[in-house]
Amino acid sequence: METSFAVWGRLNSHNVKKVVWFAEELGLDYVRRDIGGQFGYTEDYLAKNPNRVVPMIEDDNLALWESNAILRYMAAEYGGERWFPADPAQRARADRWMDWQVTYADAQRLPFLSFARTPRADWDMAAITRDMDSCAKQLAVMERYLGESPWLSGSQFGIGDIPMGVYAYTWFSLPFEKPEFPAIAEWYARIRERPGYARQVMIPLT
Ligand SMILES: N[C@@H](CCC(=O)N[C@@H](CS)C(=O)NCC(=O)O)C(=O)O
Repeated sequence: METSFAVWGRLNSHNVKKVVWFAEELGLDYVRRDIGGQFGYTEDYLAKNPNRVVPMIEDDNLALWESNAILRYMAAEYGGERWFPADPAQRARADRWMDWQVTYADAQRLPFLSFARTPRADWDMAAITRDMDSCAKQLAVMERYLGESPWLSGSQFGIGDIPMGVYAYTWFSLPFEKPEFPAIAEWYARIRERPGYARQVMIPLT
């Protein structure tokens, strides 16, 4: 029987990577369909997601966009207590890092787009350095947190680690000067051991 869970979006998107990585963590039977970026969009897709961005999931009659909302839905629908704890405080501690990532992503955007999608001759090094500094200032907060907690989600890996897990791969791959963050590096090393992450996130940045 064909699976009813579809992830729409090109895999070189940070936000699509979150969803397919988590689908693998859950052991979900899913299909991914390329759309967005170099693949363009269809009228049918835009009718369901008029934002003209990826990802979107379809699960039975549900069409859902916004990657972090998708992660929460998947955790609640398929994850049980392990991935979607009943205790609101426990959930919220992880949840905040998902919202935190949205602000962080703005700072990492130009360094990423420069490295992955812009000819080197056109790099604006002053702007890249400014934004790398902004990333580092934000990551210093995460560094302090991970000095006291093994995971952003608390005592075990959870959906709170997924958004920044994806952005960490890019951060560590960028060839620009950056400070050392030992606790983040240690967390990142543990994340890299997760098979779904290695398969879906650790791919060439394009
Ligand atoms: N807040 C949205 C952002 C979605 C977004 O900006 N996606 C980018 C890729 S990471 C995109 O679709 N860009 C345009 C395109 O690929 O056509 C989410 O988290 O899902």
